[in-house]
Amino acid sequence: MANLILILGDQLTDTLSALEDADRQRDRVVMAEVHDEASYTNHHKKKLVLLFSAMRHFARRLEADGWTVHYQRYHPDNPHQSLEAVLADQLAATGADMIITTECGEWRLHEQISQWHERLGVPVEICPDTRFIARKDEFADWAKGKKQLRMEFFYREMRKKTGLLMTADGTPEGGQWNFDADNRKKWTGKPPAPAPFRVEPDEVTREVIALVDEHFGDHFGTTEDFHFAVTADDAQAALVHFIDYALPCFGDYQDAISDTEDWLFHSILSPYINCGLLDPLAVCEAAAQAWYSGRAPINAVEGFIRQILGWREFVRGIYWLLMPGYAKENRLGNTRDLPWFYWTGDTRMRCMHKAIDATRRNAYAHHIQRLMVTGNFALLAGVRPEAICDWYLAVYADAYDWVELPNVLGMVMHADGGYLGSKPYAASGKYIQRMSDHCAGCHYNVSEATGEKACPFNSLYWHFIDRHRADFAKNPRMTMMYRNWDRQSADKREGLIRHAEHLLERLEQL
Ligand code: FAD
Ligand code: DLZ
Repeated sequence: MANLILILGDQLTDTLSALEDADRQRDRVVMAEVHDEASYTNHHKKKLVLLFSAMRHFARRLEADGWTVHYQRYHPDNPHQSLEAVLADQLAATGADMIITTECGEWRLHEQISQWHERLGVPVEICPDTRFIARKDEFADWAKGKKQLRMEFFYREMRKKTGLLMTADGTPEGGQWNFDADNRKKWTGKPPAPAPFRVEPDEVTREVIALVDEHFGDHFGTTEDFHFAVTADDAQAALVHFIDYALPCFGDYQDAISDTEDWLFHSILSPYINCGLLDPLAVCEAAAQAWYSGRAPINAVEGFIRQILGWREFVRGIYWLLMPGYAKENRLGNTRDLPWFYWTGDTRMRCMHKAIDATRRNAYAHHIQRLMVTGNFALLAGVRPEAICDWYLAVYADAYDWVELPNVLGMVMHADGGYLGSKPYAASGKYIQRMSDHCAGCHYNVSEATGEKACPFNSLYWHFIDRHRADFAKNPRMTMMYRNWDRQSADKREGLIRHAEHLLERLEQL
């Protein structure tokens, strides 16, 4: 009885559950670059290069390990442009009588796969994705009966489960679960940020770059200066580079934003973790080891581990708990379209221009740019969650629905009514001024709230606060904002609202 083992573009892990019980003499691995997956969103060109090249390298490695691999390279004229069509063709060609795959990461594809046994007429075995630390049912059990979910408490459970940064007597290393209060420094150029890890494109990657330039020219971004790792070995080298050069300062400057440095002290590992080239638990263990051996301080290591063990696992749990309804949530009733400058970077708001331009060049922006710049602006401007989610899904090399959607719809847009986050991350220009050096070179003046030169974030912030009084005034974490707003004179409030409305009418011109 021969099986087809389907491996998806974000399942490039040699210990993948679908391979576990497979027989390399009998079974055939199927991997395919298909139009349906490459085009369900306007994927950044660098994400396409990363995935196609990493898929090709992975297929080669499987073949070298003795597997038979059917690998379809992308071509617009291929007769089979969906995974289902490729599998149908392979079933006919091989007479295989079963498909085995590991559960996929997106609801969209999950729905299709659940119909394959009927549509293709063979059983489809879906193995659990063991590359996450929490199982889906484990998360659902933890979430049961809770009105709101808080990452911090889930994170502590994960610390206990894995023993990461835990002492032998079950208490957190360093005496605290969380060192976030130490992690809010502004970066003023010192210590210098390390150069990001880079791999020069090999022949396979160069071929893929040419393919993407030829056939995906209308997709967002550029293939220029592609330097991501595309193999597990190189992704491992990227991890070592991060631990040696960036991790020691990761905590201190975790929330910083720079006008000149795209990557600061971030790890740039999400593209690799999310497509399977790095194992999240192994990444956390390597970081913990750096603390035990005195190579990085606890605030950095704990802060980094929390992002993966806490946030990454938490958002994945929420996604599978609440889909498909979650994607339709819009509790703040937003109706505005996404301003076009999200695609061009063509805006005089320097922070927005810088974040979007880095995104266009790198298929990367760090967390605070995503949350407090492009995300914050969409929240303040009242952009439809679906529109801003589509943008985030398209523009980053690490973007997959399971991780993008809760981050954007829940964390940034508060469109789930606060299920994921206790308060919206709305902020005026003052926050961006405090955490970055953008404002000094901006067309707008961060100290002004009304007038043609006023920083748009300022009046839009107060407009947001004012228009959502019914949603937030009773939130204990927001009372201070309402008190500050109500303390201002009626004239001042009216002026701010009028100015914000003027801006909202001409967002495209900002
Ligand atoms: P680092 O800052 O070095 O953090 C280390 C690791 O922690 C990351 O590699 C990532 O695996 C994990 N991590 C950190 N924060 C989060 C988080 N909030 N959710 C999940 N994992 C996290 N992350 C994605 O992987 N894909 C996305 O599509 C994505 N979209 C986002 C959209 C918005 C609006 C926001 C606010 C955050 C989003 N994130 C997403 C989370 C986070 O911004 C990225 O994981 C991070 O910027 C990746 O860069 P890094 O590897 O240098 O991360
Ligand atoms: C993201 C992506 C892209 C761009 N292309 C492919 C592809 O051609 N073939 C494939 O198997 N997977 C691809 N992927 C990853 C899938 O879209 C991903 O597996 C699902 O979205 C589930 O997370």
